[in-house]
Amino acid sequence: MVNISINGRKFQVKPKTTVLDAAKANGFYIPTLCYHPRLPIAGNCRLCLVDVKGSWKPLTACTTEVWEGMEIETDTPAVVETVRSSLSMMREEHPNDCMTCESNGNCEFQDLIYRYQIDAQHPVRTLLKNKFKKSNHNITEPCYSPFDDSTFSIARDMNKCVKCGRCVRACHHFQNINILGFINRAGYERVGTPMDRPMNFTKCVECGQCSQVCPVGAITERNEVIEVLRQLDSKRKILVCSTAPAIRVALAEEFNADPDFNFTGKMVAGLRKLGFDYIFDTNFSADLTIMEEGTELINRLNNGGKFPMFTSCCPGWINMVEKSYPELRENLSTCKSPQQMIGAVIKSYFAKKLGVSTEDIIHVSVMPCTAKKGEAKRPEFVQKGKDGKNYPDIDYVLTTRELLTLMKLKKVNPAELADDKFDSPLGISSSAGNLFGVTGGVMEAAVRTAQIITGVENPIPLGELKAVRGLEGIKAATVPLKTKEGKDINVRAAVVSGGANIQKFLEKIKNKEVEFDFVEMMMCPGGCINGGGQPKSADPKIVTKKMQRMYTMDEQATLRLSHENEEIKQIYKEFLIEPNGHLSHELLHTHYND
Ligand code: HC1
Ligand code: SF4
Repeated sequence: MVNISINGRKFQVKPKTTVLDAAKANGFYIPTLCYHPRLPIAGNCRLCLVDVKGSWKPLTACTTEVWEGMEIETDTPAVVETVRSSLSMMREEHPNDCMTCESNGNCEFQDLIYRYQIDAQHPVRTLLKNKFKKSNHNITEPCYSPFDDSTFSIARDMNKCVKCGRCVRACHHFQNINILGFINRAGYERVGTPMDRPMNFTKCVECGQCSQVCPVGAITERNEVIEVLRQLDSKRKILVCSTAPAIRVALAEEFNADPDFNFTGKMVAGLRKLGFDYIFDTNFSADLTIMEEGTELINRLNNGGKFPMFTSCCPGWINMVEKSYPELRENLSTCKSPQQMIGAVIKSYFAKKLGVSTEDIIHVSVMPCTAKKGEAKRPEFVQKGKDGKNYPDIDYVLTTRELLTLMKLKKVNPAELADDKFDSPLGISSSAGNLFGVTGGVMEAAVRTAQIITGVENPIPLGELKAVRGLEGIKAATVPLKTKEGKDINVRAAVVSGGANIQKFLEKIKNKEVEFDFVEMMMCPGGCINGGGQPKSADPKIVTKKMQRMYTMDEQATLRLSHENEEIKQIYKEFLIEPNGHLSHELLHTHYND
């Protein structure tokens, strides 16, 4: 252990600990902006300064490791004044539109300005704002765009950027897609895209990992809170909501529920209080996906088809295939994602049950993912209304962050409400469907059902497919199945999450170093629990905690197999007839674009 002192108090810390970690662990405040616990250290904002005895200048706490006898001071007048002067300069360049900013009240820069009481020295700087208005909404030409809403998923307002570079590091470190980088020089330096193009002209997959780590409101999801609020307030249509697997565990973390507490009932109660008429579970359509995708896999194994077959529920991964690996399009499962499956059945099967038409329903999907917004806007995901016009299966997609904003605006605290239940008939789900939210979960759910459908004599016991669990980026397992002739086959399965890992994995497949039959792909490291639309968190263990909640929910559940879901049986009996049947193909399957 190393002996140090901070502001006169003595501590022992492990060798190689940074001054920042040592200070935080012992309750001292050091300001940071470019630092993020899940990203490599950059040390470029110069706010985390500390005075150290013997050093002629303040040192950055995030890059400096402790040494024996180190005497650290966090709040000397020199340190405070230097921080204040850095913040003043940053404030001078920052637009003064906090009140309408998506990150208002959840902005690290705003907190710093308040904490250090930095008043504006000059009237709000409007130079950049006036020069580049929010006018490039329908961009058809690549152009210089400090404000960029060229995708349906992400909004970028670079006027608000504080140049911390976290988004640059997230796009590189997690995804290795490298859309964002510092461009220009000196006073004109800013974060931009290759050739400074709007994001839809780049290979951006719309995963939102950049927005997840942005400390301000410079990169956010394309906000749909206000439109949903208007629908909820006016109540002119039938308001339906569906919620992804990863939402309930994110809310449990946000509202500090016990690790083994199932927050689903509180989440449903909160949504009901917001004013939704019907609340359904995307986990139901995850079960439906297992029926469709499992059948598709077995059909390919029996009748031939492209291998490996890739899962298709992650829209970031679909974007990556369409933009960067078009040769793999036929390897993708033709199944729509659970979001789009429930969208299609709500506006057909459920609308029919209610005796209403597609356009009478407004369906809001709550997702941990920004790319889901773009997925919902794909022109093929529509159905005809009684007036012959096309209406989207999903009208709005809110991220978990946006749901929290909506709850704050409508003063709804789900933790205080009595548990409620999803509506029927699209509300029952198995815990296998819930596992979709975590890397390896789709595989685990698929194996549970496929082994039983094909009649494997010794199916892998529930919860025993350990090889596909955990935060490892690339995982593999061998799964025994049977062909329709009763022949035993070993399906080579892999699970990959995170864009950087996906690229490594595809390189190996291309070089024939590895061969697989069925591969689960998720663009965000760890899966949807770590989606780009999840609440921002400074907890380095947040993904592990959410993952553990998912597995605890599975252990506690009584229904753990997709094909045993009574509402799944019911929808096939009453409506779809059979997996991969004619109506399933029409409503639940899709194609991919060049
Ligand atoms: Fe996901 Fe999925 S698991 S993609 O991560 O297949 O977003 O949670 O809803 O659609 O079910 C996301 C999560 C989600 C879909 C399902
Ligand atoms: Fe990179 Fe994802 Fe952000 Fe696009 S959305 S810039 S791919 S991190």
